[in-house]
Amino acid sequence: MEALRERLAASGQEHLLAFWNDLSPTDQKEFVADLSSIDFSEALSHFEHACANMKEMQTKKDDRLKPFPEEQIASVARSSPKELDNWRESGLKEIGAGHVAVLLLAGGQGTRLGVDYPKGMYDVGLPSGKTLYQLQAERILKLEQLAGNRGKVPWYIMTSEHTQGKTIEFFEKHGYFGLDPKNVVFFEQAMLPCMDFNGKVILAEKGKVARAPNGNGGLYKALKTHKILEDMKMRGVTCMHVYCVDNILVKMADPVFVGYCTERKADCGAKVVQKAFPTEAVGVVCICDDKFQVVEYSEITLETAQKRSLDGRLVFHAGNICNHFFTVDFVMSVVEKHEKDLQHHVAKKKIPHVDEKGMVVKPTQPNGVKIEKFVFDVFEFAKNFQLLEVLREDEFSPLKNGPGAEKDTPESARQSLMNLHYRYMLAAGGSFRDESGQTLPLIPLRRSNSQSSFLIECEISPLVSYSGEGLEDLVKDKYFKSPCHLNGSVEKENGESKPKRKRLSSK
Ligand code: UD2
Repeated sequence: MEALRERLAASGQEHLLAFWNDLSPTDQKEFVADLSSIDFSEALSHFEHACANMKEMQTKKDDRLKPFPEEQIASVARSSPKELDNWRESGLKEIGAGHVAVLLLAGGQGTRLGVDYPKGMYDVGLPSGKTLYQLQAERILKLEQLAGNRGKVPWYIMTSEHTQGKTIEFFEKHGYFGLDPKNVVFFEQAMLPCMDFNGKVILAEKGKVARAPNGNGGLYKALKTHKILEDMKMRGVTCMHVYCVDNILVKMADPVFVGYCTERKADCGAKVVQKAFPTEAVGVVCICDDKFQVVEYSEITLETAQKRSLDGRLVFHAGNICNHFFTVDFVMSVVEKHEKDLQHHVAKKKIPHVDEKGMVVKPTQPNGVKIEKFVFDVFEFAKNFQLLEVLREDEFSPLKNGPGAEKDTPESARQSLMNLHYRYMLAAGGSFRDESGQTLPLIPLRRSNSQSSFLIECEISPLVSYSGEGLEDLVKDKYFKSPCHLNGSVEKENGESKPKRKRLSSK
């Protein structure tokens, strides 16, 4: 106890023992274990780095920026069908050979969404009632089938103390959605103590330190701790698609992206979307101080954000959507050589804490900071970094906020998915008619009197189609009515799960 007290005093954290005498012997024992697991001098050094970084972020970076080199970007919209087919084919070959894994970042607390369970378990209200986790699992099953079922696509899921238990329980309850549990690997990221603005660690309870996950860049430390890269190598995996949980349109291990990155021999790649307008609050991938970086809108002046090239596009246009390609060797070098040097970012947060009387308080204003690393801060270490610009309406619609918020809500996520599926149906030669036999407009509309109902409701199970392929024989020259649901199921064949078309449910 004396040694602990001295250790706390040496780093200015003796306030943590303020309620020591109120704790039961068992709670005291647990608290000592909690405190002993924290390296306070490391935590303080993270705090100082993060504060220095925050100051730096407040100074505009305009003079230090260069746009991303055009020769290292390809665009899905500006590539020929032949080029896209080649990338798709070559991606499917890699997937079929078992070289590709998907890695989900699912350790975030999802506070903006306002639910007390992991975001992946959220049901945005699709006709099928599928959650984000289920959509993603089924996309993997379908992808394996498209790749000829020759190789499996292992799914690595990074969780945190907040999400691990509930996520695993959910997968078990749903029989892993048809996936083989041996190919779904959960691993937990580390947590860091939360501090007040003076670097004092916050007490969440009388005998418990407030902690938060160490950011999605905590991935690299967690990969090392849990020997995940070794597991990948053992399975023959050479590259991975890393993505965040909340994008309902995410294409798991998208063969076009995988093929593009492998054909260009990239060790690191990212999907981006065109920034919609100069003041859109997205980070852009560009060069800062001669290094690849994601620079936030707040770090540049309006004048720079508004700059356009001769073709009319924004100069800093490559909006990051948290969809990354990494080779296993690249990540191995990051983990071994650079993990410790990754930047610390600081976010001001409302952190529940105990007051001087020992009562738990939920603050209404930010009272402290969380320190985080970011997954994309490794871009600067890439030897061959390539971007693929994709279409926002096809690939990016994140669920960040609760129902009714201004953007990135369950309603917008649901609408994006159904609009995409409607376009798939039209592209495959189907069409929609209303009750009176009138053909419905090609551009789906919201009903003006309701935020939550859409003129056209159309959902295609990922078990039927991964990205619009294989629909012609089901829908060509046929008419449908909304709501329309192309359903699928997972069936066992020789002990293997196979996605199957089920039935067409359209009135
Ligand atoms: C992320 C990207 C941002 C943009 C945006 C698009 C980062 C740091 N920022 O911003 O550039 O692409 O997404 O939607 O990537 N997570 C963890 N552990 C943590 C914290 C987060 O696994 O400690 C996961 C989280 O579960 C989610 C993903 O990382 O899947 C993104 O986290 P976020 O929602 O906090 O990131 P956001 O929206 O600020």
